[in-house]
Amino acid sequence: MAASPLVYLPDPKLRLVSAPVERVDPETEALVQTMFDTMYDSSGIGLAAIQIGVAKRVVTIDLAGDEEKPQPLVFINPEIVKASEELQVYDEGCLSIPEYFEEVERPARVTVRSLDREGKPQEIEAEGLLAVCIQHEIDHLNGVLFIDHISRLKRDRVTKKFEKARAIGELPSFPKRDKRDRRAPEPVAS
Ligand code: K1U
Ligand code: ZN
Repeated sequence: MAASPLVYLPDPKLRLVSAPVERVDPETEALVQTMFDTMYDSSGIGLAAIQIGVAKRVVTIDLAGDEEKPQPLVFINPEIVKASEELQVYDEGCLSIPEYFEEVERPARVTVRSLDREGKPQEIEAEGLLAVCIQHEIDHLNGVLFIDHISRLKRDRVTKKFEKARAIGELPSFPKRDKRDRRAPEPVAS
């Protein structure tokens, strides 16, 4: 199967609240497959369906490194049913806001209920990078972007940069970052 084009800031689709999946059927499986193809193609660790223009509550994640066996995870209609008071901070990125990174604080541990790719109920307890990623993706399902968690000044600055670039049919460029520079999520002192 093939990857789909990504939706970029400031596309208004990114602000839509995605609809629940009523039935996990072959059409859902095809969407999941396209999402994995797109995510792996873009070297992402997660993707929400709206990032390829489909307003359905479907998330794919794979945290395995380049040299590791793939560990694909699928969350359909995911819901956070428990979140820790303890916070962690991570330098987040987004495939819809390429090459821009900022630190975001989120609960360090979350319990997430969803359906798997076969439509069976599943519940996971996530911490570390998985907790960061699943919260980032569930935000996408609700039309929320990681830049909504940073200062207004920074958000306005990055949004303007993407608006200007879009007007000339380009994506903005930022100083290049090496993946190896990334640190693990760090606890936030309470
Ligand atoms: O939803 C997305 O835009 C995908 C996003 C997921 C994400 C990354 C980092 C923190 C929170 C959520 C990405 O995959 S962006 C690519 C990226 O930042 C990354 C890639 C490999 C390892 C670590 C981060
Ligand atoms: Zn994102």
